[in-house]
Amino acid sequence: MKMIVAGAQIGGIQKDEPREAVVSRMMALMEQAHQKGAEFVIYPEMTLTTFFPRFYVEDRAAFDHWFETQMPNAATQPLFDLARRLEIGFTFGYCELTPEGLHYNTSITVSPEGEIVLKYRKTHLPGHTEYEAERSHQHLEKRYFLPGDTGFNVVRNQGVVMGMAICNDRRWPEAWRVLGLQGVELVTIGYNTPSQNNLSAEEGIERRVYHHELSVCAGAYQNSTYAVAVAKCGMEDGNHMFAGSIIVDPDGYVIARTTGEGDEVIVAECDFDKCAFGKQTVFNFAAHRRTEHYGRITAQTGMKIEV
Ligand code: CDT
Repeated sequence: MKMIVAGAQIGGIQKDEPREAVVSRMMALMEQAHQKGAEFVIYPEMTLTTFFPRFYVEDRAAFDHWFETQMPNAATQPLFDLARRLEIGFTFGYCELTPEGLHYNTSITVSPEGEIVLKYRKTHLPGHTEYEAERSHQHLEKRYFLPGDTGFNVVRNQGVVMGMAICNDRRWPEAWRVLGLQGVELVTIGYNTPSQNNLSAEEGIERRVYHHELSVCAGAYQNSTYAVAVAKCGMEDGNHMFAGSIIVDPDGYVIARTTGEGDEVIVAECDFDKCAFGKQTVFNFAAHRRTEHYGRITAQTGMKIEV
């Protein structure tokens, strides 16, 4: 089973950029992906807005305008319509405000028929809740979002077992393994990773990009799955986020990568039958996993030094 998939990297979205302008950019990328033969398109985390968790606001409700209360909605419907016309499936991230008033960092997978076939709410929220004066850059995801309540699920879409993770999730092997245990063949990941937001002056952009790529390649290899990680990147509101969008095969090799920091499409033909080899050999979970020794993974959150 072969399919061409596309990563649709998006350059910076400024604070005052309306959703409609972003959706137009997404549609232009979808057209390009279609011209390259793609049948499934992956967009970044929080595709529709600037990465607002870099800003502190005391009354968090003042930021509700960054959230979507419906999906699709008037702004995004043209994207859904285009995808249906081109018979393309897609996934993108947005900020979700539920009817119950709950805020999530969310991603959806949409079939070529325009149906939302899977929703995922980000599990691992990085950063902090309160303004931290000693930081040069704030990263307030914990202030604006709840940890996701969906867990990591998969769906068979267009004949492929697909699952989603969002940005920081890609650094956590637990997320990959939960998807791997469900036979995932394509993990899609959108991200917004600031080039600088850490207190450590030693951590430069090169090291950050390396850790990103290492995480995605390792996750793909160790679960014998394709993975596509797509950035929103470049300059946003005077802040830089790195690019580095990649398509990775089940051996952990990068088979396509972006070259710039703006709107850009990458494609690769994925032969999903190649996922079977690793799943039947070195990562044959049924044959080789030893769950009797993994209890700490779920019983314990933080590190405990007991010696
Ligand atoms: N959006 C997001 O999750 N970004 C984080 C930044 C972490 S800073 C250490 C990421 O993991 O890329």
